[in-house]
Amino acid sequence: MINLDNSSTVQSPDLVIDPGALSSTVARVVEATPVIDMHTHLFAPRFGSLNLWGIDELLTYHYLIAELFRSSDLQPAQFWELDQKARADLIWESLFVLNTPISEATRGVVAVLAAFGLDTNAKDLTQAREFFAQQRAAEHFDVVLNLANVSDVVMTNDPLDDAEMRLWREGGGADRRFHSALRMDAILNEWDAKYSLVENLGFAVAKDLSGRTIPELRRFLDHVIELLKPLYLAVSLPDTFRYPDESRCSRLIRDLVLPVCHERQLPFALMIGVRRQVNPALRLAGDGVGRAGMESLNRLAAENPDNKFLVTVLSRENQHELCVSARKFGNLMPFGCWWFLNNPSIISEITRERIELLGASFIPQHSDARVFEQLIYKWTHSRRIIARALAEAYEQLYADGRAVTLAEVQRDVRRMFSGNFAAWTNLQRG
Ligand code: RAT
Ligand code: ZN
Repeated sequence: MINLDNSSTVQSPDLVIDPGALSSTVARVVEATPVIDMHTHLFAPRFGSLNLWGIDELLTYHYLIAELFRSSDLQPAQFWELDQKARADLIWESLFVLNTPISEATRGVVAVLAAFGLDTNAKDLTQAREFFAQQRAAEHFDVVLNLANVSDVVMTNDPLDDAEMRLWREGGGADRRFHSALRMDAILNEWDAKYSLVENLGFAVAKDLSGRTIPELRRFLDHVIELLKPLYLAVSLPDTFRYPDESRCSRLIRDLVLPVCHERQLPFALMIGVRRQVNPALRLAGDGVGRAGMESLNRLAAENPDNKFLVTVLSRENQHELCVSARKFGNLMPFGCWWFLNNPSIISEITRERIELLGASFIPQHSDARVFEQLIYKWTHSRRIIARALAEAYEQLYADGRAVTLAEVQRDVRRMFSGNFAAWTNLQRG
């Protein structure tokens, strides 16, 4: 038996780990293992102004905007009249100076400032602004990826976003660390409002999906997939999502998305449970959550055994059902603790539940980062909790009569941090 805790010598991966050293050893392995961040809203450096980074972006993250109105008398309409610097100043003053930043999203900003050696107690943003103004984007992004130990970033790419698509067409200087995910929300959820954008691009589509709409949309998707080479197609869905039903969304999933995914061997990512715009005054910060019916997911998995589904659900109440569905259907891969679930207590609960029901056959987390430096805190926080959950599982295994080796721990963490996703998406590494 080996105690890895206090030893500085090179360890043999095949020796079993002393139970007293499990938690520190697992923590070290989890820290040292690079992760594929399989869902973000970040862009590769070459996307220029689409990239969000720096203190003003960090502070005006929509998670923090929602929190501002709990600690300030300001009304949303007044907030939106301010320019970005004034919004950031106000959020700093309200949530970090007049109040203690103990929520997850506020602690995240503190962790980022600390990572760069900046004053986390500052009364204003002068020092932080000076620091970020001195950074050059490309080098700064390298530093951030390094600090977060993120090997690959998966973007969220909207095929009907003009600015983005122009950059894709210009191509050039592709960055092997950044990958595309094709976001289908505009087509599946907003078809009535957006179909004319597809039409304007030269595809003969109709609002009511009549005529040649489906084959034309297929031609459109084929074209976009050739250009972006996405690792998967994705959609966010409301808690009221039902499949199949009479909706256009259902029909488009059945006749368009599933056949394309099947033919090209691309997974379809379903993000279920968002209740959009429960408070529109908050804009992007105004979405909520609802408990979804999981029968539709079971139906999709059962009827399409040759399609693969990456699945995350937003409601805490749906987590157990998702694990049970994944036990029934090998073509479902649960991923991440999404959005309102991305909090230590809930990540801990969900990760432990998933380990107990699924072993290492799931993807524990994605960052959902919108601002580059968020990768630092989101991954530091998640790693801490995932390591604890995993160490606890090995401790229980030990109590039942089996010790694990360092090689086994490394294998499990690699599988959860990159292997499951890479295998699911045929991602070529290195
Ligand atoms: O987590 C978020 O930032 C949300 O606003 C959403 O973007 C969500 O993650 C999504 O992808 O729909
Ligand atoms: Zn997202």
